[in-house]
Amino acid sequence: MANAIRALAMDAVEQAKSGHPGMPMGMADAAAVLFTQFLRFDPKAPDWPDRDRFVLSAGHGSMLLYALLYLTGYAAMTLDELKRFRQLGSRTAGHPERGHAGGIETTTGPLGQGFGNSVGMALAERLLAAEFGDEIVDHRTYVLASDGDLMEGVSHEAASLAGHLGLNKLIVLYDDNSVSIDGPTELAFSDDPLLRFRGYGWAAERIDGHDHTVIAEAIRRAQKSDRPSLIACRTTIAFGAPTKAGTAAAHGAPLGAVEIAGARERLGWSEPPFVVPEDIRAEWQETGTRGEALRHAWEARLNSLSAKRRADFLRRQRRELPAGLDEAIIKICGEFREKNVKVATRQASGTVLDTLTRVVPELVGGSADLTPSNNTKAKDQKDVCRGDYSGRYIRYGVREHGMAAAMNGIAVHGGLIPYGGTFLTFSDYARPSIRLAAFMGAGVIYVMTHDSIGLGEDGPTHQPVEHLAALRAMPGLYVYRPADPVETAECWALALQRRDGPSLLALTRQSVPLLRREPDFENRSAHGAYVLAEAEGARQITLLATGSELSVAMAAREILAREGIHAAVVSMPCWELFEKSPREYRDAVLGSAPRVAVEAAVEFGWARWLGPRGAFIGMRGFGASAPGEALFPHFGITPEKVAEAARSLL
Ligand SMILES: Cc1ncc(C[n+]2csc(CCOP(=O)(O)OP(=O)(O)O)c2C)c(N)n1
Repeated sequence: MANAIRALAMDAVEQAKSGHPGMPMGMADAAAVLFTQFLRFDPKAPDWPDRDRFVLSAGHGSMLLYALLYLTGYAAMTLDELKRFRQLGSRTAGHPERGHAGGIETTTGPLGQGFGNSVGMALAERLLAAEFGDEIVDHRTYVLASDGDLMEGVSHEAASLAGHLGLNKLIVLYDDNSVSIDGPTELAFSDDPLLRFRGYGWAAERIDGHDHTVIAEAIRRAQKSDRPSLIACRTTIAFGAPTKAGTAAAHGAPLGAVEIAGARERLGWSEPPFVVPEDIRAEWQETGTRGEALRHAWEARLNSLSAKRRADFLRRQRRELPAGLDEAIIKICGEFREKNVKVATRQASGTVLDTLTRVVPELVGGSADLTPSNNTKAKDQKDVCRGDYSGRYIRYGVREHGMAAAMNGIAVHGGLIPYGGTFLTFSDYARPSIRLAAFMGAGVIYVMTHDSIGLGEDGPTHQPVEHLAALRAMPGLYVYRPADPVETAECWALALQRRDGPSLLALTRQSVPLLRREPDFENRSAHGAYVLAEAEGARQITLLATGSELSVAMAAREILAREGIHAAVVSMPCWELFEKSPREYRDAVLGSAPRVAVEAAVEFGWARWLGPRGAFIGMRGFGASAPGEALFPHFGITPEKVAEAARSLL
């Protein structure tokens, strides 16, 4: 059965003239043991919520996963798809892409990410089990990771977090083959992963990764462990290939006809390309049917829940929000207006969360050790601890990348909505995972505070300047920069409503005035941009602003009004949503008058909104260490400068 994986991997890579045969051939034994004896899955219901998760973190070995899905009978993974490996429009992309076929739990390829996701999945399992009971939620997360996965920094953060939280249902099969692209791993890697993982609080052992009995015994031990487990499987890359086995030459290139013929002979595999003998095929298919009875038993248990709990569980699986969100947002905005609050948007966000976490029970918060700064912990939230997973707040520690990767795992696991905080400038530390959330459409929410020079004294190391531009450049990520408490609440509602992609809230450290005072509530941020204050008279100038600079634009409008110049102010909390608004709406908002944009960040990207006759007031380089109030005038981000730029355009 393992040889079926090897043959399909060799054949598909050969046919595509590209791909990675080595890892699937090396880990075929471990994968076969896992899928035939342990993994609980049902190809007929790939989304069965209580299935075990299998994460191919070493995504370059995608043919291993595709072969397994084909052999076990996932309808979407046909033989034809294997034959179209890596071709345009096929489900068999170069690296596994979530959504291409059932059984692909997460998008992998950038090494370390799948590993990080798996920690989030294993954590999500514990959180949901604490809420709905072991009868309904009781599954394991299995990972196949390579040397590259373990070398990547994110695996260190993720493994450390998993050990700390005692995620004992997480089992990693490590392809300990001592080969990477450059050659033997000893060129660059002399860690002792066993010692390292034990240091994190994991169980770790090394086994012969080609001995099926030994592999099964190790997995059985791991299943009983009170801590996460690393099973280092000593394997030979491209096991079976006569001259390339054990060498880097087998990592990422077709083996070639001669080598493949030799491998077939050694493995005792006489079938032509893409043919699996009937008896072996039948055994694999049998493996794929085992889970159906387990699923039915689970469905019966689900049906024995009270109607309310069952409905809640299923609603969350469908990624639908509970009733009451809109009313809650309207109420919060009403209170902000009544009190005329002048607070930082991070603080407004904290107030919003105090309510939202009650209305939306699937919200799971956290921060990378900046909880008091990010205002991410709601009043009612309790910490998640090792052994007690009933809390809904995760202390991610100073692990931004690990946090973002875990949040992807929580989001794709289903049943929970993760949000997590850090400073906006450290979005760089999380960026590879943010990119994958955007790419695979994971509904993660980032709460990134201290969003400009306005943070002040911590200085230029902490003051983001290019981050908004860099994040807005990422396809699929919605970047929100609310200007006041009301916009903050609106942006939170929009981020929650977006269940098929990530949202990032960029929030201020410093206080901002309440600018949205109209008595009737409409979520105006939903348009992405809107006219906050129309010109009094025919519009001569349009001032565009986001976040804390919206009040700068409003003050500039006053200055200009005193001089008889009619300026409108447009708030632009979310460029991505504005782009999606109808053209007529956008044209009406932007108007035909010259435009001045003000944002305490670099200009990059603003050209699209400024039009041919526009000016930009913002940052031209890094910030400086000083109180925030001193920095805005120092860098020329003032109402006077905005008014001056406007005058120069008339
Ligand atoms: C973040 C990241 N960096 C680099 C790569 C390119 N890459 C793909 S596989 C690999 C390393 C291969 O070694 P190993 O992980 O041991 O896999 P094996 O050769 O055993 O299949 C590298 C550097 C990548 N996929 N992701």
